[in-house]
Amino acid sequence: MSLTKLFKATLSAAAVFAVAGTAMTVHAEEWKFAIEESTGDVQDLYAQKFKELVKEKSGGDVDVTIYTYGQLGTENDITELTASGAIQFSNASPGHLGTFVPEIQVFGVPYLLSQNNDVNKAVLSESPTIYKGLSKDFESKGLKLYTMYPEGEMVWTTKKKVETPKDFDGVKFRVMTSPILIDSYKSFGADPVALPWGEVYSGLQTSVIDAQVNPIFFIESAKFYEVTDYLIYAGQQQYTTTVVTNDAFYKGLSDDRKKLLKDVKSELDDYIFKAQADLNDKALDKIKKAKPSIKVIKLDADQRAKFEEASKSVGDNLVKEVGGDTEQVLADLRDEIGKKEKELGKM
Ligand code: 6CS
Repeated sequence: MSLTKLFKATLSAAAVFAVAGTAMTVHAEEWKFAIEESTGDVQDLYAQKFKELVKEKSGGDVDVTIYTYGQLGTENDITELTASGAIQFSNASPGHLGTFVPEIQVFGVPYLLSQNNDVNKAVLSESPTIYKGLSKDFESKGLKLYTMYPEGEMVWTTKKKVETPKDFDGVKFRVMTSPILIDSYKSFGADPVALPWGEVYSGLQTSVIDAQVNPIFFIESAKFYEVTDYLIYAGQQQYTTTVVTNDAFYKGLSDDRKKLLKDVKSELDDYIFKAQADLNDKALDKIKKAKPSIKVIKLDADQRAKFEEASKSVGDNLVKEVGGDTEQVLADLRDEIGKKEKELGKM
């Protein structure tokens, strides 16, 4: 039995008990929300605050149940459960969503997003390219794109020093499961291997892989630094995530509930941006304290330029491969980011 079918069968059995119980108790409406991370991580902070605000704004009528990573399967499983309507909300990060909504891989194009995270925040929370253009690609897959937010700069953790694309020769580099990441890390000179994150720690420990990339808060919480020796900042990527809901579920909501969700999103845009920045700020010190031998390298502008140059065809390859509105989406995003950088600065 597939995971979706098994989960739906379990939910149906629960519904029978719930109906049998309604004669005695009035149950709050339940929304199920699965995240790709663990308790205390950025996505958990978002989901916890979402739960609190939804309860408050619905006068206690809606209760959100949160499932952390692994409880309902891996990143790709929870997307499937949301699209099928077995659960109502989940995080679906572009790094893993590429085979389901291929257009979202534009966020995997190296050096696309700004080095100024205020620019990224502004674009991710209100961009017409995302909420009008890309959202249609989600709807065609049974998903409604609810929100998008950044989780921090993605840092390489490696067992050897990497300062040029040549240094990546022979390095088995774990990436998330979206195809563009394979293309990107090949262009950087590494041998990419796509895996769910639950397999990364043991993969590094047993040398099935030699390196991986993630925001610093996640490197700390998943303890990837314990099984690598270098933290390398190359400026190639900001981790982004989307929160999606089942499209039919969303369309069936009353206007009041839709307004509630809109209000909650607006409050959470600021909340989560600050929360992820705090978590990321503290993580590097925690790592240094736990492992004083860790070596931290920040590539300078010339070194970064070599990786940017090596990967400059990745965006064009994606456009060719995915087709549809990808070319337009990528051009519009570049335009929006450029305009915001003029307003808010590049760094
Ligand atoms: O590396 C990954 O796959 C995971 N990284 C983060 C920051 N969140 C969830 C994602 O699946």
